[in-house]
Amino acid sequence: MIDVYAWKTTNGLRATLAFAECGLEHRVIPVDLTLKEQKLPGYLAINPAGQIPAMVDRSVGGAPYILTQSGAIVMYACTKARKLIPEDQARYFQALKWSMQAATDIGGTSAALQQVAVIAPEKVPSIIELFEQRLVRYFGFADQQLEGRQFLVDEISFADLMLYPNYVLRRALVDAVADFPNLRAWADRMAQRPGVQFGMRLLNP
Ligand SMILES: N[C@@H](CCC(=O)N[C@@H](CS)C(=O)NCC(=O)O)C(=O)O
Repeated sequence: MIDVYAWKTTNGLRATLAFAECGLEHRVIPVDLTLKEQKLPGYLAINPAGQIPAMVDRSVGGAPYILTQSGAIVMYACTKARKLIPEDQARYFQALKWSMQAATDIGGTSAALQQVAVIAPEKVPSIIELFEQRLVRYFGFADQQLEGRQFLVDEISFADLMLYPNYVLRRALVDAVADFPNLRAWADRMAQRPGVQFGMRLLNP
């Protein structure tokens, strides 16, 4: 059995999405960030960083295999299931590129924008605008890539799993200033997949 420790956040949902889409037997263990459960000693023994997601695979024989970092967990699930990894090497590296874009450019910028535009009690318009413009640019690249394509690298891949929770949870931050029709259509396609629906159940019970 594989335990997936997660919460309904961008990084947490990447992990739950990957196990669900890959059809691997697993159990999702919610770690409620609002209750600071990620800082409890039992969880710190799994991830000393005190962050979700994390996974523990007890099906490998020997000591349980622990892994953290959403991107690594997505790749673990896809590799173990042999799914969502493009066989063609050029396409594989494109998928890796879009995954990195989701994990770094979009992940980092959208988290920063959430902080300055929503969470921070004092709003500084110039800083909000800075991160807003960056996020619009980064979502814009993905939107352009999806022009005429069903998925980021044509076939569905781990790259789509990396981006999907970030787009779903963060698009509202830039809805007022930009429209991404290709991303919207892609997200609708993704949302119709049973694996995606199951993987997003922490957010949509
Ligand atoms: N780079 C890490 C980031 C993990 C992360 O930032 N997790 C957040 C939730 S999305 C968290 O656990 N925050 C609570 C905390 O830091 O105390 C990953 O991709 O897994």
